[in-house]
Amino acid sequence: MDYERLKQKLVVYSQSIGVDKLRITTADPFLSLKDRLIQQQERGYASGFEHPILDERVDPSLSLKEVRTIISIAVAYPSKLANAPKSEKGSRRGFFSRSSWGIDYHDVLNDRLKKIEQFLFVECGTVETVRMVDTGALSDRAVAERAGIGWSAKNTFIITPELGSYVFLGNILTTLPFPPDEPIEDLCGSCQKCIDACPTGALVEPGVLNAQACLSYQTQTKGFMPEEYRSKIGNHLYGWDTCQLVCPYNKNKDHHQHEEMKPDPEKVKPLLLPLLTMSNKTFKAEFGHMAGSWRGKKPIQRNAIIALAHYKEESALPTLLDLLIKDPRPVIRGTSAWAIGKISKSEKEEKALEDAKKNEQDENVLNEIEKGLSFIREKK
Ligand code: B12
Ligand code: SF4
Repeated sequence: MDYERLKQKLVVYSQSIGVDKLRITTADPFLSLKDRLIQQQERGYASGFEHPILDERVDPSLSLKEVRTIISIAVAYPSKLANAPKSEKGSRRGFFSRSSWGIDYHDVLNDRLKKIEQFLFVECGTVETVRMVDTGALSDRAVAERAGIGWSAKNTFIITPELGSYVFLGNILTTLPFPPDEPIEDLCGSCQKCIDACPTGALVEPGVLNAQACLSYQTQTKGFMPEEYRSKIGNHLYGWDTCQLVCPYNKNKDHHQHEEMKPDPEKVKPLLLPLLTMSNKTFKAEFGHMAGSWRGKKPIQRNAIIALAHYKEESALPTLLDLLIKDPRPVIRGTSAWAIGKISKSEKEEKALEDAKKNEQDENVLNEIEKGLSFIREKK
């Protein structure tokens, strides 16, 4: 079998099924990545969303015994929203970051990867493969970097010279001996716009992210959001893109070639108030197809409450008061108490918070009620 020719055929085929870039690397272990991952953990910089078994993260043969090469693909997504509905007093809106626009990218890339697997089966007969998109053992970025999809940038993204960093990554481990591609040059140079723009200083060094301080991570947690980040997330319901938005390699990059990635303005910038009282069933029906719903309804509702506080949206007060008393989830009761204090200056809400305090058992919620009360009293 002429694997150089097959590779060329594969590249042409991949373009016909909506893959924007395809490169191939060896199956050698990612040795330097191991130290890096250990360091991230030791410094408390890991998010906890990473695959937990270190050896599996760096050794492809633990995912596929006879692996010879890894195919890395990039699929580009849009960055600009046309016809964005306005967020106005009385009808405030939240915002889902770009990685959650359209249909969940895990589904979109897995669809492309399955087609590539099928292509390889037809061409080669016997071949073993393992697909990975985001949730696999390997680091998608480390694979893409070594395969030459893009360089590993100071904002930790894989940036492709052609498409910028607005690309999702996926891999197929194969038992085929394709000739590998080479990594490409790092083009960040002396720029450090992303590091300067990060509102929390989460990019602690070039290429090193303290994920715990990253606002993308903070929007995805299920517990109480630490106070210091609440004022920073603004109206963001899921994810964060500042370190991509400021990057010169993303200037004028807005990819609309994939129908599945097309953002629905009403979903990407949804009204906040209806989210607060939405049933699980409706949430699933409305937002279940989006990558940003992977943690369920609670973090999105918590962030929606914080967004309403950010807007000081008085029309939200009755709903927030209701949640404070009736919602079974401490995070929602507590965040509502905090938001009520941020929004209101009136004795009515002060009294409601005092009443709620008498019936509340949860320490964390009580703490948030105290904060809410002090915000109202400070305004007097
Ligand atoms: C955990 C995770 C997160 C965490 C932590 C992110 C991080 N930077 O580590 C959180 C929740 C914060 C997050 C946020 C986002 N994520 Co995320 N995430 C992941 C996940 C599941 C694992 C990443 C990981 O292991 N990180 C640990 C670090 C240490 O390793 P790494 O970045 O994978 O590998 C690099 C470093 O190790 C570095 N390196 C190696 N050795 C050395 C040595 C030195 C000295 C230095 C400086 C660096 C260095 O080089 C490697 C290659 O670039 C991957 C999917 C996957 N399975 O890989 C997606 C992934 C990285 N996420 C992705 C996306 C889209 C996002 C968001 C944009 C979503 C959003 N809009 O909010 C943000 C971006 C935030 C950011 N600046 O990274 C994409 C990135 C695509 C791209 N073009 O780079 C991925 C690849 C998913 C995918 N399949 O497309 N994510
Ligand atoms: S903003 Fe500058 S330093 Fe940061 S990733 Fe882009 S080019 Fe690199």
